[in-house]
Amino acid sequence: MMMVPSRRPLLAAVLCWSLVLFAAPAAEGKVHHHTWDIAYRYKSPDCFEKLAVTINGEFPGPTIRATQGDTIVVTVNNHLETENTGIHWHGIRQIGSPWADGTVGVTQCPILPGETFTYRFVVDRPGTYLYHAHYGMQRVAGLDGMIVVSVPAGVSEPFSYDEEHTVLLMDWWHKSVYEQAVGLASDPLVFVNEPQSLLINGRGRFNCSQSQAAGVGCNASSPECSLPTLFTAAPGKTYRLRIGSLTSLSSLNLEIQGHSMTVVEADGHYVNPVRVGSLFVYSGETYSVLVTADQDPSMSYWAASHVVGRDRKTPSGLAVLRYSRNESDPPRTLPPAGPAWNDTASRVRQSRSIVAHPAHVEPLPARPDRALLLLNTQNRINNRLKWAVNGVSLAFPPTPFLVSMTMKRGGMYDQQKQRPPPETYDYRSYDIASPPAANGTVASAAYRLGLGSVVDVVLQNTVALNGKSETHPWHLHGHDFWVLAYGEGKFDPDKDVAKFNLRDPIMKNTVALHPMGWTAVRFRADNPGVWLFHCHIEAHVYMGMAVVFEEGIDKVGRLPKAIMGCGRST
Ligand SMILES: *[C@@H]1O[C@H](CO)[C@@H](O)[C@H](O)[C@H]1NC(C)=O
Ligand SMILES: *[C@@H]1O[C@H](CO)[C@@H](O)[C@H](O)[C@H]1NC(C)=O
Ligand SMILES: *[C@@H]1O[C@H](CO)[C@@H](O)[C@H](O)[C@H]1NC(C)=O
Ligand SMILES: *[C@@H]1O[C@H](CO)[C@@H](O)[C@H](O)[C@H]1NC(C)=O
Ligand SMILES: *[C@@H]1O[C@H](CO)[C@@H](O)[C@H](O)[C@H]1NC(C)=O
Ligand SMILES: [Cu+2]
Repeated sequence: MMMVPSRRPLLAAVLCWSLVLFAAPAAEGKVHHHTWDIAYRYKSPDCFEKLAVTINGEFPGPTIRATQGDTIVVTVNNHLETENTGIHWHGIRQIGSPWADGTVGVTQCPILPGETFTYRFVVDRPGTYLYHAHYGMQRVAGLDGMIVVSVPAGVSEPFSYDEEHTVLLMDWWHKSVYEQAVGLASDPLVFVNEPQSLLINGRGRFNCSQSQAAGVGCNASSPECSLPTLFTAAPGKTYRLRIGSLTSLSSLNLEIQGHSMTVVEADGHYVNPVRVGSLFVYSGETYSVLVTADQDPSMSYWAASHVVGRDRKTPSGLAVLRYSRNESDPPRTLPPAGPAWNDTASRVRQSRSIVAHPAHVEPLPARPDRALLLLNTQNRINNRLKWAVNGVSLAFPPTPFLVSMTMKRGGMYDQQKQRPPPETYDYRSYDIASPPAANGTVASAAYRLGLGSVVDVVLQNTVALNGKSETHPWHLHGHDFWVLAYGEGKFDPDKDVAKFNLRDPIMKNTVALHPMGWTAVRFRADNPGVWLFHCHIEAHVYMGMAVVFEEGIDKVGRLPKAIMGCGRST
């Protein structure tokens, strides 16, 4: 494959107009080419008009559809005028293409305004995946969408359905991404606060009569903010809903009034079917659920998303499940109220109920080669509020880790602090219930893992400096992990390792760390590259809640020049 960076003359000179040839991973499937113009446009997804980052004018972006084994090629033209970008293909492991992960500062330099960058990768597994901006907090501004990878013709899945629909869940602020990011980096910190709206497939409804929205820019009669239809059902048919959450802050509960859901897929892996009245979905997760249109077809039904895990201040996100094609027919009932925001026990219970389908259990190594205990804390560091892991808050370096590590130029990442955070902390003396010591450090450091080694990670929650313990959905790039256990309180290796599910754990790429609890996962470090592992809350990762894993860097081979051109990588 040939990458032709179309850069401005200055940069082109820096890069010596180099045309880079490199081998793309072998693939037999179809190649899907997409060209995306990324630009700000005025949008009113919840009646309130503001700038949103769009793809070819669309918000959210188009769903990418492919079949297992196909190659996706996306040529990104950055028309954001004054803003860099980078797009992450969430859930795609990028085997053989670690430079296409889209994580600015980890796997590539930012795509500058006016530049073009081409992502090329293979979708090696069927399932429901996501894509989104991975530069600063840009995802807050709306650059996101879904990826649906089907099984090849003739391959069957362990369930059947008549039709499928995508359901992308988001939260939405009226403040710009700049106001949010600058606020978080300020002293005193200005928090992003709760979102104004929850969006379902990019649509929500803000109450324009509220004083803050009075005047121009909020128009309840705008067609963009009419009540959206989730889908129109034919009585008796079964629908697969491919649900993904790309909220920036909120954990959600999704309910379809009067209809139960059967969970059959999570993050691209088949689930031992579990029937739920409503589904808890954390940012970065995807699920497929089956819904049968078995209710009174003369009625229509609310689909509602509700904030959980934070004291709910945001109205529910609403859409309508219809049986008739009459779009002007709203449900005659009130929308469901949703579960109590602080009902953590129900959320933990549902997390634990998601295990692998009996015919699709991926056998796992019996024990790890290495175990990391990652303590999640909020710290004050250099007079700024930060999130840290074992006392270290991650700063994305100006030279991407993949570049500096491949070129073995330690000086390009944080040489002073390149030793990673400690593997563990003094768990016997640490009190997770009292605010942590008001210290810590900011560093661009990485854990270096043995290629092919088996790594356990126990994420340990604590209380933040405000005395509350939050939900943190952790997402691993480049791998799936087995979800071994969710525990309450403080992890005790002497007792809790025995609670790990080694029989039928589900594999996922995103997992919830519940308030005041711990979550244990296991993965094989078998994908040469440098991979981010981070909390999927935009504000939290922006404040440093992330670690970096390097494995098999010597096996990565020649990097495409197009990912370079920043920091000291030229
Ligand atoms: C919208 O806000 C106004 C003013 O606060 C209030 O009177 C009205 O009931 C709200 N409407 C809805 C549908 O919540
Ligand atoms: C609100 O939207 C409706 C429908 O598009 C339009 O007719 C009306 O002029 C708009 N009102 C304002 C104040 O922009
Ligand atoms: C659609 O629903 C509206 C409101 O319930 C009703 O007035 C109208 O007659 C319906 N139209 C059709 C074609 O059924
Ligand atoms: C949830 O919060 C309410 C107040 O908002 C409180 O009354 C209730 O006890 C809390 N429930 C739990 C399980 O913490
Ligand atoms: C944090 O402060 C405590 C008490 O002053 C000290 O013992 C510890 O070494 C400090 N930790 C870091 C990471 O600086
Ligand atoms: Cu978090």
